[in-house]
Amino acid sequence: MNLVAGKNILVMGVANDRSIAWAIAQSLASHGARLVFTYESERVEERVRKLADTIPNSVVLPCNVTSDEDIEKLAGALKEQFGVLHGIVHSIAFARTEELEGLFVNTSRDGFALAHDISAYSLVAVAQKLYPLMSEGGSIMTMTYLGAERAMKNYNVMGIAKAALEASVRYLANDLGQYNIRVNAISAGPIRTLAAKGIKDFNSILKTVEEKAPLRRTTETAEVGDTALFLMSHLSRGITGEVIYVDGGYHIVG
Ligand code: 0WD
Repeated sequence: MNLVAGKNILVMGVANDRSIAWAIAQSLASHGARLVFTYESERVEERVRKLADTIPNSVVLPCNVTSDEDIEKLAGALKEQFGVLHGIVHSIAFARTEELEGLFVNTSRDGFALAHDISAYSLVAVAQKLYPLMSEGGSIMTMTYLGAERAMKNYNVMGIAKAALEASVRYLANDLGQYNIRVNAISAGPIRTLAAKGIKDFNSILKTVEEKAPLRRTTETAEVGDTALFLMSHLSRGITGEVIYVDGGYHIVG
C-alpha cells in the first residue's frame, strides 16, 4: 500500500535514530512519500544527513525554528525545489534541564519564554510561513504529551508549553481548515529519546506505564510513526484540531 505516494512531506526534529521524527520518516518513506528533513544546527547536521541518505530522494535543509529568517529561507527553498507541500511533521521541543526538575514554581521568566518559543510558537511560525505552499490541501502534525493536561512530576514548564501547543493546534486547525489543511497532534507515551534524557526520573515514569497502561507496555516509536502516517494520509481526511493518544491507553487510567 502506498498511503502517501506523491506527497511532499517536511519532517522537522530528527536528532538521531531514536528520534520520534525518524520513526515517522520511516513510516512515511515506506508508503511512498518524498521527504524533506530539517536540522537545527551544525551540531546535528551530519547525523541527519547520514540518516537521510538511507531514504532515496530525500532532501536535507537547515532550519532553527527560533529564527524567522531560517523559516523564511526554508519556505523559499521548498517552493523552488517542490512547488507544492502536502505535509508537515513538527517534532520539536526544548526546555532547559534545570527547569525539568524540582518545583515548577521556580521556573524563570526566560526559561518559560524559551520553552514556549521552541516548543509551541515554532508550530505557529512554521505553519504561517509554509501553509501557502499547501495549495492542494495538507496535513500538519505535532508531538505532545500528557503533561499538557496533568501536573506531572518534573515535566514542569514543558507541560505548560505543551498545553499552549495543543491549543495552537485547535486555533490553527480552525484557521486553515478553509484551505483543506488539517492540523493535529499525537500525544505519545514516554519513549527513551535524547529529549527524554532531560527529564529526571524517566525510568520510573516508564515503569509506571508498564504497570498501569491497558496494553501493559511502553510506547514504541514505530507506533507513533504509523499514526503519523495515518494523519498524513487521505484516511484521516475528516480529522482536524484533534489530539490522538498513542500511549498504550495510559491516559485513561494513569
Ligand atoms: O517520551 C518522549 N520522548 C515524548 C516526546 C513523549 C511525548 C512527546 N514527545 C515529543 C517531544 O516533546 C518533542 O516535541 O516528541 C517530540 C520529539 O521528541 P523526541 O523524539 O523524544 O526527542 P529528540 O530526538 O531529542 O528530538 C527533539 C529535537 C531536538 O533534539 P535535541 O535533543 O538535539 O534538542 O527537536 C529539535 C532537535 O533536533 N529541536 C530543534 N529543531 C529546530 N530548531 C530546536 C530548534 N530550535 N530545538 C530542538
